[in-house]
Amino acid sequence: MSTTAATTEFDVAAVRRDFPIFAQRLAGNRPLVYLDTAATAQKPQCVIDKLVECYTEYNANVHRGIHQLGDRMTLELEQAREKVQRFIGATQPEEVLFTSGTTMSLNLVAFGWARKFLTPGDEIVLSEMEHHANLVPWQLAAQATGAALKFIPLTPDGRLELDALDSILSPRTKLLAVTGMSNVLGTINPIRELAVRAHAVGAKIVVDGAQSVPHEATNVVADGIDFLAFSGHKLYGPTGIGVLYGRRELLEAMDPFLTGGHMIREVFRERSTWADLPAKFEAGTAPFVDAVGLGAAIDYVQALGLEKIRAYEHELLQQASAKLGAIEGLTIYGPSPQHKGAIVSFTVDTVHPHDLSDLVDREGVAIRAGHHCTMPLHELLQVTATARASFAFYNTPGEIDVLADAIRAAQRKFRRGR
Ligand code: C6P
Repeated sequence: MSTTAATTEFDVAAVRRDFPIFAQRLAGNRPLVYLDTAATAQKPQCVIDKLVECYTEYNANVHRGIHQLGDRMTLELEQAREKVQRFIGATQPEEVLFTSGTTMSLNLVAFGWARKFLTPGDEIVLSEMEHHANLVPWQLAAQATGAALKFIPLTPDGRLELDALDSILSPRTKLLAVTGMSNVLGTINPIRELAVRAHAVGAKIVVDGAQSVPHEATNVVADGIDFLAFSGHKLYGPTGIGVLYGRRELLEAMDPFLTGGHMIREVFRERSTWADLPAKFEAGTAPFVDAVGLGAAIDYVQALGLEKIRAYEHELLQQASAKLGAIEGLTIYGPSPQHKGAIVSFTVDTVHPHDLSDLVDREGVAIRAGHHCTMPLHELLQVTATARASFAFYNTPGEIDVLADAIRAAQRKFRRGR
C-alpha cells in the first residue's frame, strides 16, 4: 500500500470511524469496500444523529404550526437553507430551493423556465456526456417549445471539445445545460469559462452539480452559474432532499412548477397568486427533516475542508488509475487524473461489467455496473456498459488494492471458464 503527502496528512482512519456503516462485516466476514459513492454517499453519524434529534425532539410541520415545536423545526430548516447558501456562495437564502434531488431540480428549470421562455428556433446546448437527468427534461422542453437541441462533442479522451463551441453557440442559444463532473468519465468541466461563453451570446447556464458539488468547491457567483442542481444523498446527506439554486431575477420571472399548499399568496375560486421566494417553488410539505440533515452534512464536509478532501481524493484517483491501468485487458474511459474527479469507469476484455460487479462483490467490494444513466455517452464509447469505481474521502489506498486483486481474480475465473 503506497502513501503520499495527501494520504498521510488526511486522517482517514479517524474519518472512517465517523461512518458507522464501515463497522460492519459482510458475508465471509469481509470488510465493506464501498466504491460506489457516485451513486450515493455513505452517511456520517452526525447526520444520522441530526435526523434522530429532529424526529425525537421537535418534529412538527414547518411554516405552519404556531407552537414551540413548529417554530424550532422552521428555524432549523431555514438555518439549513443558509448553510447551503454559504456552501455554494449564493448571495441570498431565497435563491436556494429545496427539491427532492438533482432530477427534480433540473425538471423544475425545464418546466418553470424553459417552457415559458423558449420559442421555436431557440437552441438548448448540452454535452455528449450528460446524465439522462440533464438530457431528457431538455428533450421534452424542446419538443414542447419548438426549440432544438445541440451537443458539444467530446475529445477522444472524454473532455469537452471547447474549440467546437464557437460554431455551436450563437444568439439562438438560450440555454447551456452541462454537468460539473461526468458521473462516468469523471471529467471536470470548466464551468467558469462555459458561463462566460454562454453569457456572451445571451444564454443562461444550468449546471448539473450532482457529482461536482460534493467534491469540488462551487461558488455560483464567481463561477457565473444561473442555475445549479444537486442532490443531498451524494453529499453525505439524506435521500429525498436536493437543491436548486437560481438567480433571484430568473426565479422571480419563472412560473411555479408544482402547485398547491404553501406556494400561494392568495387563492380565489378561479385563480391564485404566488408566494415570495423560496416558497413559490416549494409546494406542499417540504422534506424538512432531510433538509436539516443536509445542513448537518454540509457542516461535516466543511469541518473536514473541501480542499483537503479534494487533495486526498485526487491521490486516491491517481493510485486507482495507475493500479487499474496496469491490469492487462482493462480499459479506462475518460481523461487523465489531472482533468477529473475520483471516478474510474472501465471495461475488462474477458468479463462483462455486470459479472465483474457480482464477482468483486463477493470480495466485499461494491462498484457499479451498467450505463449509469448515460446511454448516449455509452453509445459514443461503443460499449453497452462499463464498470465504475467511485471514491470518497473515506476510502483508503488499501481498498484500491483489494479492488485490483478482485478484478484479477475475476479475470482468472473467466479465463478458466472458457
Ligand atoms: N447519478 C450514478 O451515477 P438524482 O438521482 O436526482 O439524485 O441524481 C441524478 C444525477 C444527475 N446528474 C448526474 C451527473 C448524476 O450522476 C446523477 C445521479 C447516479 O450512479 C445514479 S444514476
